[in-house]
Amino acid sequence: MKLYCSNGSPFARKVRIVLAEKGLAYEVDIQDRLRPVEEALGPTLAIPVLDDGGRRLWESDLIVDYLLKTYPESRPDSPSLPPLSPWMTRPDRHWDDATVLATLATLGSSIVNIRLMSSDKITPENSDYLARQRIRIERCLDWLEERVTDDGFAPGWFSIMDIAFLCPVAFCEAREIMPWRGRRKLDALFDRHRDRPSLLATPVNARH
Ligand SMILES: N[C@@H](CCC(=O)N[C@@H](CS)C(=O)NCC(=O)O)C(=O)O
Repeated sequence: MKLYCSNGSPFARKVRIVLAEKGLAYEVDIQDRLRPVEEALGPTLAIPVLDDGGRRLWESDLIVDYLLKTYPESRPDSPSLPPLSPWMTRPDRHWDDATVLATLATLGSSIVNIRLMSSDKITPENSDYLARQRIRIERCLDWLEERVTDDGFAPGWFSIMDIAFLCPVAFCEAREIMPWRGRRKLDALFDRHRDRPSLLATPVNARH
């Protein structure tokens, strides 16, 4: 299995956390920059891309869904930690959880957009559209705070929803993109998992 990613990408980190939780071995092709278009690994031009024995997949949620279904075994680091959920969405709450995942994907895209556009000196201060992205981030966080519980998005589990929240906000904080804290349950969720082995094994590195 080979994972193509860029340093620090919150979408690639989501996949790497799931691989670490499952104890799956993989090669990694990691770059510090956006890959030039000529070196793109698929039509979306984006990473992460997973190659598993010739099957090539992109879009982090699709890759995670593939990993959960193809490699159902889990290797818990400690019985005292909540286990990785075996599903993307709880079977009895599918549409609720799918809406949370979609909102988290949008939150992550807006955070990454602000970061990527800053290399071209386009910021929320000089671009109405990026100012709108910042409002979108705030609105998504407010909406998520109403839905998350004191025990994460799926109580009793370390869920893909939890991971899809932790990765972009950790990136937002590490790259000083904008303040995101200030919501009690989301703040607590972030702090509760920060020392989980799969998170410590996949730190947000120095550059994008
Ligand atoms: N929805 C995609 C987003 C992936 C994404 O935006 N990746 C960024 C790096 S964090 C990228 O490769 N961007 C390249 C580009 O925009 O051309 C996913 O979940 O995998």
